[in-house]
Amino acid sequence: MADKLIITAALTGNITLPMMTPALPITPEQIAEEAIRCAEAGAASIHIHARDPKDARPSTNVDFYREIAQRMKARTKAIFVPTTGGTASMTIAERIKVVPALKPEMATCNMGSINFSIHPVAERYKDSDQKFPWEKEFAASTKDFVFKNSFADIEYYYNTMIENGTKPEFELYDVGHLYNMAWFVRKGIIKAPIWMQFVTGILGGIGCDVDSILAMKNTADRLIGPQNYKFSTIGVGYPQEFNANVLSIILGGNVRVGLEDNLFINKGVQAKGSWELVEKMVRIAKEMGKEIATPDEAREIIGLKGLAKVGY
Ligand code: KMH
Ligand code: ZN
Repeated sequence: MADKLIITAALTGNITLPMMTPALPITPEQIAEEAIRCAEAGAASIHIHARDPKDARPSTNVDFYREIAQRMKARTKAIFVPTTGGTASMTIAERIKVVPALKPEMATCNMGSINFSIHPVAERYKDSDQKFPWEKEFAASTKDFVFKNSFADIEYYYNTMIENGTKPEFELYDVGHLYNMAWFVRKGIIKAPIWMQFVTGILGGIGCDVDSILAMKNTADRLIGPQNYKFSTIGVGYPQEFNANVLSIILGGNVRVGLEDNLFINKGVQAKGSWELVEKMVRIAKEMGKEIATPDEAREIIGLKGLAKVGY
């Protein structure tokens, strides 16, 4: 079972803007429906960013997250994994409040600070392309955005998660973040078994290319020890999403697809939804001889407390 492939679907993010694709789910109901469809297609884990239904802006409102989580729980066993990433305007405390409120099985824990930018997007779209008036301004503002995750922040996030029985899904955007993680492991704060994601291809982070992904894997093996962690890889953009995931499988890792990271199912053809990206990933993985993990198998592989112990 440990060899089975865990597929994560990342449905919305907050750097995918409504003007970029008509397929982006916005309301809690739409996000939950998309999650269920991705689970039916083969995703064991669903990474969630909520949005305010009134204007589609990224939101930390716990009520939106609760509604998504409850709708999912009623119809699927797929793992609900809320973000703690937030946006530039959100405080650290605001970003994590979903964890004590809902006590999810898993939530993201970002392992270091980086520039995190989509400002070139603002130049690619006309004002009239916008579905909501804030979109281009939001994209442009990320030119000055430092995604802050200091040692103090990471410790606070990690401890809050452990207190609530929530497993951190560590997000690492560059090799230096593995050194941050190794420091926490050496100090006995972060303990194995570790579940981490190599996030490649963000403007501000490590690139999505073979050398960079190998650098992440080799550094993780050297600093953390291959026996202490399991991983998944994210490649931002098309065809990077699928290329990164193929390499991840070859290296013994897992995969993530979805509109948070990539909008295209084929060159120049937008995906109809994250579920279509999951379906493609399943086809590729099966051709590579992989079996797909069910949500309960993923729970066992990652080491999660189970749906009976969540707070929603
Ligand atoms: N909000 C982005 C800056 C996460 O989900 O934890 C980073 C992000 C990571 O989306
Ligand atoms: Zn995210």
